[in-house]
Amino acid sequence: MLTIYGSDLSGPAIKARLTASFLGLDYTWRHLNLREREQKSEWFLKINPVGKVPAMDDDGFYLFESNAICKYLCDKHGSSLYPKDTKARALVDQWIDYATLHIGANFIPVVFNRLFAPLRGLPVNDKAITDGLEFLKQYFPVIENQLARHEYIVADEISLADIVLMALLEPAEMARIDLSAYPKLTAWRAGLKKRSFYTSCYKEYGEMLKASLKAGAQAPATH
Ligand SMILES: N[C@@H](CCC(=O)N[C@@H](CS)C(=O)NCC(=O)O)C(=O)O
Repeated sequence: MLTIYGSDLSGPAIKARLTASFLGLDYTWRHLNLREREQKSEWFLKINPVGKVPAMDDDGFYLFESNAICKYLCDKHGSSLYPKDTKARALVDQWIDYATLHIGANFIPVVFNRLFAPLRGLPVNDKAITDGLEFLKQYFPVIENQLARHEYIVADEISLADIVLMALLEPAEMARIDLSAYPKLTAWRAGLKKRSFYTSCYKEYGEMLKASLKAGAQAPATH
């Protein structure tokens, strides 16, 4: 039995969930109450000693770090999302790292300071917002260029790099990060959000966020 421990509001957790859904896996989505610090409880620290979501329990095999979980699930189920061929896989890894380490590293501080810090009553770091947006102006055009060349980030086939980046970008609208300067990226996101692997998880991130917060979920303490 596969269980993914997550939070409805957590981008990394959403990434693992979307991957499992894309693979058509039968799994349990276990929402942890971050406000109640369930992620720091003794039972959960045995699964993820870092005390963060997502984490996975696959018949007693525990894993944390969203990218590791996604790759493991793809490998285990032989999915073409994460190809076996050395060069094809290296390209997918390259774009996963780019999405995580360049886009994510700048996008997440903007989301945190514009969306989650105010929700949690924490001080807002305006410089992190300005710096993050400035770096994103360098990094988004590279993705736009990839999407001008083929349907998905790596090639004409969808890969794990697409799921990693789409999950990361979910809070863009809620954090007022304007992506309209990137029409290929905008169309790529819209196309992915129509697919059943996405719609079977939730309809729309913003609506889900509002509903979760109303129900008492806590805004993530970021990465
Ligand atoms: N690099 C990790 C990031 C995990 C992470 O930062 N999770 C946040 C939610 S977005 C969390 O669990 N925060 C709660 C805490 O730190 O106590 C991954 O990709 O899985």
